[in-house]
Amino acid sequence: MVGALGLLTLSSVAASDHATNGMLKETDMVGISFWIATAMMLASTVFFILERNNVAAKWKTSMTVAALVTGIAWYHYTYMREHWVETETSPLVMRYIDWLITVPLQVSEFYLILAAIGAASAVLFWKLFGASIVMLVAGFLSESSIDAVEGMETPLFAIGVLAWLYIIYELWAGEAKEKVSDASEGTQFAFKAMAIILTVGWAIYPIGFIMGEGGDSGDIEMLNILYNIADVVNKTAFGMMVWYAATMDTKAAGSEE
Ligand SMILES: *C/C=C(C)/C=C/C=C(C)/C=C/C1=C(C)CCCC1(C)C
Repeated sequence: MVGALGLLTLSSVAASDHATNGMLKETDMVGISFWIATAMMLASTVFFILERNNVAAKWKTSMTVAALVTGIAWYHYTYMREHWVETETSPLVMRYIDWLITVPLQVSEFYLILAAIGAASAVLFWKLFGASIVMLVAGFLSESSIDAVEGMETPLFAIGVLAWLYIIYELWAGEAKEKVSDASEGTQFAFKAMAIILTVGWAIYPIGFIMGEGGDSGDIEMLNILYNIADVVNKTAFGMMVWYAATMDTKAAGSEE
């Protein structure tokens, strides 16, 4: 009885955090994390587009892709933020649509960086692309709680994790690493930084997923805050790494002339 009363109080506190007029409340931490991520994505997009002018020609496409990733995310975040503020539920479908577009774009960054040193392999691209799609589709089915996959949530999550581990393996132990070892300092930096992001930065997602399991509202808040932090790390910081490497490489090439 006391427990139930406690729960009621808690849920009314949670409910009072919830916007009643479609406005983001200042006490809604999850909503604020959506807000900050939205701003970060837009600022990053502008930055990458402007900085594109300052890097050597072979890095320009990489900068464009970095801007596309944050630009697409910005567009989804404007919607996801509103979805959270209005309903206090996870914007699951929009989130996965965003990932399905931006993750393959990030995988193509690897291809572009390798292409810049003439070491790109289409096979590697398709391996990374395929594995990232398996990871996302399995994760979506596991998270979606649709009837067709009832009871399969854990195996589906495991498939997603395996696909991600395969990507990590390809990056650290596969053919790509060897090819990069005698490339310019900038290219090596970019490759390594991106491999670290796909290993450490991407780990935030399955951690958020595990914390969101169980589905009561506290967990959903944690899940969304972690996913939002992860998106900023993996889109903005990822693009910054590409930008930094491009700048480093452009300067080095300039001083050789
Ligand atoms: C910009 C968005 C990015 C980089 C999204 C990345 C998403 C992941 C790395 C998701 C990983 C997941 C697993 C490893 C297991 C299954 C659940 C997922 C989909 C959350």
